[in-house]
Amino acid sequence: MSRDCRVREENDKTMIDVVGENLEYFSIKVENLALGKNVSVSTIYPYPPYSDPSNAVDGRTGFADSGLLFHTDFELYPWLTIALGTLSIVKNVILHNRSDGHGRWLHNVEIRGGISSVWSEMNTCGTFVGPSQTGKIHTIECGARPLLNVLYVTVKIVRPNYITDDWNARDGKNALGLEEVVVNGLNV
Ligand SMILES: [Ca+2]
Repeated sequence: MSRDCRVREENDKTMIDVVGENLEYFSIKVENLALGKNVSVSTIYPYPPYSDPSNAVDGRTGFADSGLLFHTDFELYPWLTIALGTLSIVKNVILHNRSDGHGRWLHNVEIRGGISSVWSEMNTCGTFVGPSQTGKIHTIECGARPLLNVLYVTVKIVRPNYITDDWNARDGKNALGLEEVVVNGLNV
């Protein structure tokens, strides 16, 4: 399959134009491909309220309830991977930071997508450097051309923690705490 794809904004809608092998041309409105999909994570916060990885793709945002977040344990490079289930084109990824506090912990988040879920075999969409703040929403655009052939999207903190005034951040440990991950794109 050989397809050329470009992102276009039109009448407040984001479209991806696809040119197929037969030069047929069509445009499809992007949608959230992550909603309700399976999520794999590096670790889960091991104390109440335990966070279910599915909280990251359940569509709920803008709350201040730590039990409705997804939150990893404290580790150097925490990550979560969403299995889209269908080969997809990804335009951007939106990170909804937690609204209940500790928003500064979100920093240096790299987004990758690929046909494999192995980090070294995935292509980079982009990076949110930050640091963020509580309740902020960040859109990471994959560029003028979207990521092609994506089955898995991974959100990973790729640098040791810059925070030095919190015991949990000792030795550079991070934690990934998010209300939601939105993956905008289309199935192919
Ligand atoms: Ca959510």
